[in-house]
Amino acid sequence: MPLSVAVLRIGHRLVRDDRTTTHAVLVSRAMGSEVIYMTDVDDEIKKTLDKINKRWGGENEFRLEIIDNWKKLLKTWKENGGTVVHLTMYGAPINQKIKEIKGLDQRILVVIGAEKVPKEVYFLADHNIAIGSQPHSEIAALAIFLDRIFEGNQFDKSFLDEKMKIIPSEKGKNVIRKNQDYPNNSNYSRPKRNQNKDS
Ligand SMILES: C[S@@+](CCC(N)C(=O)[O-])C[C@H]1O[C@@H](n2cnc3c(N)ncnc32)[C@H](O)[C@@H]1O
Repeated sequence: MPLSVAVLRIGHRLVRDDRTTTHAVLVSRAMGSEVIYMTDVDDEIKKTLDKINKRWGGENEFRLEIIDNWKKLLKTWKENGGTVVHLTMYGAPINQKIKEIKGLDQRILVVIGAEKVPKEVYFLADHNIAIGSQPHSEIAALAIFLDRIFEGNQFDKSFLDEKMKIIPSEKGKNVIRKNQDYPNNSNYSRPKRNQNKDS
């Protein structure tokens, strides 16, 4: 079975701005996961992702699902044979466990918390994994975990149906735009504007 990874982010800190939540979504999308499930999130985040997917591609390859019941998701995931990996600074070191995790089931649900997660998560998870035993950020933890799982290959993936595409360049920004005038999708033209926009 090909490796497939989903992310579940539990909670949303009202005192934080929505940027953190958006970053969890964008890191999941850019680093190879197929879906992020979130609780307590408003629809604005979905709109932001829609815009990104429309411009940079991936409308049918990455999605955000807002859910009410994370416990049900965890249980169903496991009943269907998937593996649940919870990222926490209290867990077992990633360096010791990554081989084992990669060798197990290829459907992985990665759980991260916006804040302290309920105790139950530790027991429901198949693995509690630490990305170092110091507190930092769920977004950093997620990025490192995905990179370890995909071994950097996630960066070779390109999304379908993008309007804009970055041509990697050591100097300056090189962005090309799919030209609707050409039926052949491999034809691009350079946009007149937007050269300075990041997203
Ligand atoms: C504000 S932190 C809470 C720190 C924490 N009490 C914990 O269990 O890792 C929010 C989330 O960041 C992630 N996180 C923070 N530091 C981590 C670490 N060293 N390893 C793995 N995940 C971490 C966890 O998913 C955690 O739920």
